[in-house]
Amino acid sequence: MTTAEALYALGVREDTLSPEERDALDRDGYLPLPGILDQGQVAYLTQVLEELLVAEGEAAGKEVHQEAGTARLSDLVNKHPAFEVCFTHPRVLAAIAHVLGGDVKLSSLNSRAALPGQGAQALHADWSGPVPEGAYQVCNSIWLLDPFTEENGATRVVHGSHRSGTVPSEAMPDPSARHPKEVQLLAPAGTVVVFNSHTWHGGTRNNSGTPRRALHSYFCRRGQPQQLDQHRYIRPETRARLSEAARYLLDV
Ligand SMILES: O=C(O)CCC(=O)C(=O)O
Repeated sequence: MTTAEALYALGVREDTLSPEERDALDRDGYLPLPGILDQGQVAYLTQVLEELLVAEGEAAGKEVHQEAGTARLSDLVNKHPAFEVCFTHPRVLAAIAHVLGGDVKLSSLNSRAALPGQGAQALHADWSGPVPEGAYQVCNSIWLLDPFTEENGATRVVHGSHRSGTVPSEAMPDPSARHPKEVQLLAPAGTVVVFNSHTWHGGTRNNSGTPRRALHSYFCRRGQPQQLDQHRYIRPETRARLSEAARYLLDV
């Protein structure tokens, strides 16, 4: 199977994204896709995550990353079938494939909740240095399980910064500071925002009284190492329920 065949089998077509959506992703470095999840799916995924957080306790997130002030979980590919939508949805895959030139595999599937009073991150790109326009190696999607508001720690992104030829750690005296071109991703739960991971971004402080929950379905080019080695972690029952195309995107 080729990547093009896998994407086609999962429903990705030439017109899955409109020309305007592709242009916005190229220009801005991010694209909100409204209504990818309905409210029932949001509620169910949220409940599954809450149960996993209780079950995993102190170990939660350890396969990839633990971060003070947040509740994180990792390796969600193997933790519940409900997360399969995060690496098989055609609109999301079309946007990821657009950024990565059709050269796509899953890097990791994690969740991150910014806890009340916490969650601020420095601006960063998910790549160590700048890359030439079009030579992008990584692309993320953030799946909103709560509405993202000005108060509750919505992700900030710096408009067009994937084309700046530099990264925050080089260009900013203090990447934790506000950037004049930053915008917060404000959208209802069920929205997925695909963002070119070379676009400068970061979590903001959650000033509300409840956690701000989201999933991160992160992709890379097939020649890059995955953030979580899916081949090492894949469980027999996961492998058995996934389609050939989904297994191909995991590279297992
Ligand atoms: O969850 C967010 O708002 C962004 C998280 C992020 O960029 C990261 O953890 O690297």
